[in-house]
Amino acid sequence: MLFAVSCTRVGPHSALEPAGTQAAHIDGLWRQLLWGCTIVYGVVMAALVLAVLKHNPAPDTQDLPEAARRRVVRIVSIAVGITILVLAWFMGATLSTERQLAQLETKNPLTVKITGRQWWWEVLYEDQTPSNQFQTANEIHVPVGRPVHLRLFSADVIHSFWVPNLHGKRDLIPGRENSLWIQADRPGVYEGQCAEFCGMQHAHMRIVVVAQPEEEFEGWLQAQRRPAPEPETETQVRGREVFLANTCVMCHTVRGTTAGSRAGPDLTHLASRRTLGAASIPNTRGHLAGWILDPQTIKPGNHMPPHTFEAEELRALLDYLESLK
Ligand code: HEC
Ligand SMILES: [Cu+2]
Repeated sequence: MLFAVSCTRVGPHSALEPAGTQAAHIDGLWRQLLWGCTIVYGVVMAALVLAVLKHNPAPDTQDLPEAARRRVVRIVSIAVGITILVLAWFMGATLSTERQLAQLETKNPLTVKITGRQWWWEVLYEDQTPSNQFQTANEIHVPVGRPVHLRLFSADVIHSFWVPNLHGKRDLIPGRENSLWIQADRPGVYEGQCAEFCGMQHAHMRIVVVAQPEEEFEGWLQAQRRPAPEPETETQVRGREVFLANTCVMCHTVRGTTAGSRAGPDLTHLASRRTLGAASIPNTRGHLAGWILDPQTIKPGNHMPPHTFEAEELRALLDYLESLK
């Protein structure tokens, strides 16, 4: 059962299908190294086969006639020369990739602060105007074609941010700020994964990156900035009562209500997200119910306790949470 619910595929997850400028540079370097090494391997193997076939129990080089000795020295020199050239090529390619990777910075980027936590990602969209800032979790949206500056922090242990389609890995280290620049060049939903073992639920610490055309992204941004929508139906109103009267408020925020704790993900626009529990399960009504009642079965050891509810309370709570678009 556990495994049936614990695998959620939301998008491609491969460094060999670059969807962004940075990933394309890394992919280019990888291909050069792959083909370079393949050719070198092929040549070495061919030389080996040739040597075996032409095996000739020759006497010690010292005893070779002068002409043959010169030939051996020439061949070895050429081989050393080629080796140096290949290594220089690899070093040049690596340095130039590093340079290209550092060139994304712009004066006025979109800045997103990401804090790694056991075992989810806290996300803060920064803005000059404090009232435009907002928090969300486990899913970041970025505009296609625009550089995004990720400021990386950790609240507990070392994590590592890795969305292979967009860039390489970067660690999130307690007490320190790291930064990563990404740019998505085509729209899509890209999956990422914590890439530094960070405890029991490390494997269930995924992140989703949604790259959208600029206009769509602006729409998303505006919607996320707003406080939670007011409940519209009677059961939604009841659901909010259940939520606010329960332990949920000790750990979660729903902007526009009295719930303002930060121990767990911000739930203000929960229903707009694709997944739950750092992309462990899809965000559907059934999975949401399962998560609230028994998060420990889905993600053993995570920091949300199980809950019990009357059927009526649970239905109302789900209606309310599903209205948080
Ligand atoms: C002791 C703190 C705590 C309490 C109490 C708590 N939660 Fe959580 N909740 C968390 C943490 C921590 C996570 C993230 C777990 C993870 O993914 O590792 C979480 C995750 C969630 C998520 C998934 C959010 C997402 O985007 O992935 C939902 C939904 C949720 N909680 C709802 C509730 C509701 C409803 C209640 C009350 C019935 C509640 N929580 C009570 C700490 C808590
Ligand atoms: Cu982690």
